[in-house]
Amino acid sequence: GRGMIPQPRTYGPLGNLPLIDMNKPTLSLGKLADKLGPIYRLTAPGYTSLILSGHELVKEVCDTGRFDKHVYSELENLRALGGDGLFTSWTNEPNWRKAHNILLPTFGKQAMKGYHGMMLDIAQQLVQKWARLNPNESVDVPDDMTRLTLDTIGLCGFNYRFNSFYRENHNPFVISMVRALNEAMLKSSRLGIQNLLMVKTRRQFEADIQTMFTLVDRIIEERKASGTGEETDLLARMLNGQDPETGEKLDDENVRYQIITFLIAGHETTSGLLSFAIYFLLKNPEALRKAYEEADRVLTGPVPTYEQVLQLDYIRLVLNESLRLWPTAPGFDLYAKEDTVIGGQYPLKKGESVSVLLPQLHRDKEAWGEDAELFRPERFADPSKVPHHAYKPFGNGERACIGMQFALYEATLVLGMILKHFELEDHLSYELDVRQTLTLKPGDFRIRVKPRIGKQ
Ligand code: MNH
Repeated sequence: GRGMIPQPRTYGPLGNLPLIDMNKPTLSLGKLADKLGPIYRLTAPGYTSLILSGHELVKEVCDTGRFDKHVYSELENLRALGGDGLFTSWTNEPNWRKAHNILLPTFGKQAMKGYHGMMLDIAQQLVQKWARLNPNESVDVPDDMTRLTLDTIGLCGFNYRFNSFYRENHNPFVISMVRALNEAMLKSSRLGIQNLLMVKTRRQFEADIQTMFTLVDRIIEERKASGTGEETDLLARMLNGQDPETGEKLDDENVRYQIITFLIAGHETTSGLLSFAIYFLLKNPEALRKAYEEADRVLTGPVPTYEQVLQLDYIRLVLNESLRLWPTAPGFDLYAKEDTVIGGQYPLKKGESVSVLLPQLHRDKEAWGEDAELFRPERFADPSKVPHHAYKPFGNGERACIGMQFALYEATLVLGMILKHFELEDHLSYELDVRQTLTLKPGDFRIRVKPRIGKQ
């Protein structure tokens, strides 16, 4: 039979828009899912989608034969920054497959060995900063994690140093990027006419994009002028790599879009992951104890080696479990390639889109069990017992995150080093306040850190 799809209360031409807190859209969508169930329809001016959070429905739409990535409105707005770069392109745009083919090898598991030294360089800057604080000073966790992840992708990707740990305020690039990301998100919630009237906001958006382009074009020019041709970083691959299918290279405009894409996609999400992981460890003393035990047992030398990082198994589980409860990229959109029916009862027309809502999917009790709300890293210990179809923090299919290994390796190294060097103190008894730009992170999260060296 044909099922009725629930829809929340509508407000005339605004549809469901007034029900969404535009500063925290994911949390609003989650509350509606808790009320309405694994599928509901959401409408707003010029927009309609089905919000999916049940594991069976999500499993179906993750069939790449039937569904493909939909560049939904926030992503569409992001194209002003990311153009047809990997993240914001449609699968059938020629530059998507070209860049995918050229860049995939730089993100394989093996490639992490090449990034280890540079990641370590930045992680040591964090450790040094924290080690030099006075006992009653506190650290803003997401702030420092953003410094760390931005500097890491800058150095590993383009041999460029943002030097964020040497600045009181964020780098101008970061200020522009955060403001532009926020605007891209808010813009899609306004009516077209409202956007037209917001002249100042629009000028700021354009100025921010220009700031980003200017820095990136300089990085490209400098490399072209001084490169020896022997560099092996991401930028070298972007400039010189050839698509094995066509023999073509990426053009300069596309390289610019890719760099911006990697700077955006490559740091906000990982910084949120590290922040949530620290939050969960502080609130779960038994997990924290096990993580300390592992860091002390494995990281024996003066600095971690590549082989040691691969042995930080429990810390990996902590990261997996953090991404389950608070997936920092909280959703993705797909469209039906042909007319179809999902769940045996919900018809979809060709081109119609669905949104996968990850925080709710990742807490689906049918897939995860009654303790789905609990932080329990051990549930990832045996991969054969993980309900993988109900766990999609890195997206799906060939449009899944190309940076997954990079993010997990970096986060494992950094969390291991933090635990090895510091005792963490939740001195304000922090209460979780999830903030959203395009990604999620804990807002106003401050802790105290005390050096442990000599105490192990
Ligand atoms: Mn990442 C795509 C999550 C880290 C670069 N990333 C995606 C998608 C999700 C995602 C989800 C799919 C989005 C969609 O379908 O619309 N990414 C994450 C998370 C982390 C992360 C949760 C960290 C934790 N991502 C990184 C890092 C990089 C990166 C680090 C780069 C160094 N991500 C990308 C790119 C894409 C992407 C590029 C687009 C890939 C494609 O479509 O070809």
